[in-house]
Amino acid sequence: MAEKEIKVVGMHCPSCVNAVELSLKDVDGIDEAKADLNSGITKITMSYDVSDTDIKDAVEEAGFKVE
Ligand SMILES: [Cu+2]
Repeated sequence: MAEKEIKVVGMHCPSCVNAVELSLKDVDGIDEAKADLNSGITKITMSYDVSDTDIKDAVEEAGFKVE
């Protein structure tokens, strides 16, 4: 079990938060993702260490960026 914290930029409303969380949870190895709308801080819980590239790709796929 591993945890990672990233900062997502570009979220404006709860559905943005939802899109980021769903896209992250879709990645193999990611069990849980919790994004904070105001700070952009997103906590990711993984069953194994997922690469930063895979995490970044998932966030970008949802239409946002990792700072
Ligand atoms: Cu939104």
